[in-house]
Amino acid sequence: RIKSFLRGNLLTLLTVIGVFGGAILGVILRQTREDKWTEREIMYVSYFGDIFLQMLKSLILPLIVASIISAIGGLDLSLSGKIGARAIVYYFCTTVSAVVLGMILVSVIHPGRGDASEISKSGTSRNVTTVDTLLDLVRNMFPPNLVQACIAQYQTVLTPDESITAMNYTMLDWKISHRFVTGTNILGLVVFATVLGITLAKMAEKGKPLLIFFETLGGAMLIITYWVIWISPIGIFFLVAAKVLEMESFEVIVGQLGMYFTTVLLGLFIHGFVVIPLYYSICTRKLPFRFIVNMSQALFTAFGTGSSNATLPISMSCLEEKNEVDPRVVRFVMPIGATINMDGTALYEAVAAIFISQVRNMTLSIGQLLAMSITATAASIGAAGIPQAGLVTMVMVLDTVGLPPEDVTLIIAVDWLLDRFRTTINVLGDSIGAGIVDHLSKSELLKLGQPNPDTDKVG
Ligand code: DAS
Repeated sequence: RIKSFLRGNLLTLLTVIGVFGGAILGVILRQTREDKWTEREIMYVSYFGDIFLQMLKSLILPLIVASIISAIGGLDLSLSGKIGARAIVYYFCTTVSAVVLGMILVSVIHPGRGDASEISKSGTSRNVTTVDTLLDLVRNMFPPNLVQACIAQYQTVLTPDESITAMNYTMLDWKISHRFVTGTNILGLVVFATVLGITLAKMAEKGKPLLIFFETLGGAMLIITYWVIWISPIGIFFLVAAKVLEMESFEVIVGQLGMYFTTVLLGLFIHGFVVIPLYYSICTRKLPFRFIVNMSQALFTAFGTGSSNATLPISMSCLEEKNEVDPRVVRFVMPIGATINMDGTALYEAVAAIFISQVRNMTLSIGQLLAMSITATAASIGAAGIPQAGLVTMVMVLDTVGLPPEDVTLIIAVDWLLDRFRTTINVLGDSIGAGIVDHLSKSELLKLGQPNPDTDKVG
C-alpha cells in the first residue's frame, strides 16, 4: 500500500516539476528575444512532447477495445445476469448524468472566451468530417468491418500542404499527423466491442480463449500506458514550454484555464456529493452519509494515487468491512466499475472538449454535442484506472468535433491535479454503485445462500 502510495506521489511530483519546469523554461525562452518564435523553432522545443502525444494516440484503439471486451466478456451472465444488468444500468445512468451536468456547467459558465488570435495556432487545420447530422452518428456506429474501422482510425495522412513524401522526411522535419478519418469510427468500435463482450459472456467456456486474449491485451495495454504515463513528466515539460512560447498572452490562458479548472471541480463536487448520493438514497431509501464516510480511506487513496486500480483493494475492503456489502457483489461489480465506470472522467472529458472548442471559437451543432456526449462516455469507459489515463482517450473526444489532438496541451498543465479529483469521484461512483446493486439484489443473493466468508472474502 505504501509502495503504490509513494509511486502515485512520485509520479505527481515529477509531473508537477514537469509542468512548472516547462512553464519556467518557456518564460525564459520568451525573454531571450523580442520577436516571436517561429513555428519550426517551437516544433524543436515541443519535439519530445509531440512524440509523447503520438505514444498516447497509438494506445487508444487497443486500450478501448480490450477494456470493454474483457470487462463485459467477464460477466458470468447465467449466475449473475440481474446483478450485472443492474450494475451496467447504474453505470450508464450515472455516467450520462455526469456528462450532461458537465455540458450544462461548461455552457453556462463558458470558461473559454475564444479568441483564436490569442491562442496558439498549434494543431494542423483539419478536414476531418465530423458528425453534422444524427444520421452520420448512427451510420458510423456500425463500421463496415472492424479492420476497416481500425485502419480508418490510424490512417496516417501526410498533411496535403506538406510536400514531403514518406521517403525523404527527416526526424526533425517529420510532421505526420495521425488523423482519425472521423472520430465517430471510434463509436463503431465501442459498439462492436460491447456486442462482442456480451457474446463472449454468452459463449461461456467456448468464448474463454478469445476472452483471455483480450484480457491479456488489456493487461499489456495497461502496462504500456503505465510506461507512457511515466514518460509524461518529460513530455509535459516540453509541451508546456512550447505552449508558453506559442501563447500570445498569459492572462488569456491563465484566466481561462483557471475558469476551466473551477468548472471541472464544481461539476465533480456536484456530481460526487449531490447527484450520486441522490441515486443512492432513491434506490436504497437510506441516507448516504454513513456509507460515504465509511469509504473515506478509499477516497483519500484515490486522491493520493490518482488510480482507481491501485485503490481497488482498499475500496473493496471498505465496502465489505465497513459498509457490509455482500462480497459476491463487491468482487463482481468493483473490478468492472474501476475499468468502465468513471463518472469523474466522463464529466471532465465533456467539459474539457467543450472548453477547447470555446477557446477555438467554435460553435458546436446539436449533432456534434450529442456525438461528443457519447464519445465522452466511451472515453471514460476506455480510460484505464491509472494516473492521467483520461488524457489517452481525450484526443478521441476532441477528434469527434474536428479539434486537433494537439489541443490537449491547452489543458495538460492542470491535468495532473484534476486527475486526482476525478479519480476520487470515479471511486466514489463505483463504491456507491456496489452499495446500490447489493441492496437491489438482496433477494437473488439470499437464494444463492450466505456468502462463504473464506472464499468470498476480499483482500
Ligand atoms: N486516473 C484515472 C482513474 O484512475 C481517471 C482519469 O485519468 O481520468 O480513474
